[in-house]
Amino acid sequence: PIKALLFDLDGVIVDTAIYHYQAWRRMANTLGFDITEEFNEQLKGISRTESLEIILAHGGLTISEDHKLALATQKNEWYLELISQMTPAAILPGVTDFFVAVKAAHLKTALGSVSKNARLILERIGMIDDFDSIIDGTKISRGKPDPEVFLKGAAELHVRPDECVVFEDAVAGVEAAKRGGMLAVGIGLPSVLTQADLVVPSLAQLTMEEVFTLSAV
Ligand code: B16
Ligand code: MG
Repeated sequence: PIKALLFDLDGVIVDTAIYHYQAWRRMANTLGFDITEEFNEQLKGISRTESLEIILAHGGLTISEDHKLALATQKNEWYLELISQMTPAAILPGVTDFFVAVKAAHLKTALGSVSKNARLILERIGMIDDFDSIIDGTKISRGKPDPEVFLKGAAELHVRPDECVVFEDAVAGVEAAKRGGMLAVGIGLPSVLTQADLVVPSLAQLTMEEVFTLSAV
């Protein structure tokens, strides 16, 4: 039976991808090249340091480790400036109602995000108390698609992986869930999130009944 739901943050609870994009783009521009929103897709669910490597490769740049650290720090400062403006209004459609249904169904909840800023974002949107466990970038050593972030969430909730459903908007995140032996609901397009057990456009289009039918898959 399904006992716990594990949620990705960016793209599922709140849309911070646009702020990551703006901050990375500002950094790329200072280095003399540009990145598009389409390019930004592949950075979703990928850690800060790995994202930087992908962007530098895209710009054809080879730089020192010290310079990389300085760039990642600068990007995060710009990103923090952007997210400091966030309020509960930034919560994505359907999330608040979905959490009411989750609590009514007595399911456990965990956050599974590779972001080191996850707690700060949950504070800003007033959802820090909605999770029984929070696994973020400060608690993991391997990013998605490695299943570590979700396996740690299941362990903290004292449930088995096959009793968990993961909600993810990123290809790397869905892969992490499946590699961890969990059910995965993709938030986005079925053509993109091909590994997911079910794909919906947003949590507004999903009922608890549909979630429970997944365990029969
Ligand atoms: P930070 P998620 C991920 O969050 C983002 O999707 C990804 O774009 C970002 O690089 C990563 O967090 C690290 O974020 O720089 O704040 O530590 O989707 O796993 O909730
Ligand atoms: Mg995400």
